[in-house]
Amino acid sequence: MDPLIITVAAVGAEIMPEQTPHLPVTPEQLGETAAACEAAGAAMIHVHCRNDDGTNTSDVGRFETAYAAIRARSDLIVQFTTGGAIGMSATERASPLRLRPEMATLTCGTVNFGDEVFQNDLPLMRGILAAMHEHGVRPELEIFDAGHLANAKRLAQEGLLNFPQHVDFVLGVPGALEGTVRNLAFLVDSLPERCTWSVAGIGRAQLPLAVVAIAMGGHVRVGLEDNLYYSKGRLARNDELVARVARVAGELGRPVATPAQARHTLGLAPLQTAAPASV
Ligand code: KMH
Ligand code: ZN
Repeated sequence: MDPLIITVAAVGAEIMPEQTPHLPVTPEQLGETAAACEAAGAAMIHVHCRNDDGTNTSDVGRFETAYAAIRARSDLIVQFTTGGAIGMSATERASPLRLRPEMATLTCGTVNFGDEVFQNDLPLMRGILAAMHEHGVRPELEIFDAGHLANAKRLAQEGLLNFPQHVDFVLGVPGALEGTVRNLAFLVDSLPERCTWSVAGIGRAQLPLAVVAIAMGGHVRVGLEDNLYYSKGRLARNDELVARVARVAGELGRPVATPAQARHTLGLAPLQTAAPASV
């Protein structure tokens, strides 16, 4: 098995600062979170940006500052959201791609999202993929429901995607596929050959699905975007959610990937380090 890639989805779009003192809202806080999560075993960070008051933003300048703050404090693979927040336009969602993050998410279908609808029709997906191609950004395919894999395969038939890809199963969103081991096994079984995959269990599904993914040879996403609690009634910090998965992996004999190892597994270019000063 490849070393375990732990992604931290540290912010998301739904949790508000009033709900937890541990949500990284500012670029500076994102940088601190990245450093703490890398030390705890993370290899990648999934990034949403907020204004100082906690509201969501797709502002390119804010993403640029956040990217710089993360890079200044860590070597984590930086993966931007293109899902954004419910209600953002496709243009808003795609605009930070011009900063050329190493990766970005591509949600592969429309889905109920609690009382709301997370809109991802095929024209929207094609538009976001086109922006990814334009800026050289690697997608991570977000699969919230079984039909989403069929959409991804259709985009491949249209020549817009090449498999194998890296896929993230987001399981347990109210209105989408539930976070069960059976659903995860079914989805993994439906993947095109040689795809890599991770699972992001929502809420209480986060830890059990992470444990199963470690054993199956998949990868794991944790973080406050998906789960506010460490245990019943006890609010979590991002780095301690990462550390718990790394500990479980150690118990199961699965090495945890450094960011460099994760780039290798995912076929990403090595991180460019600053050129030495000329003499
Ligand atoms: N905030 C959700 C509506 C992604 O980042 O790609 C969408 C989301 C998915 O978080
Ligand atoms: Zn997200």
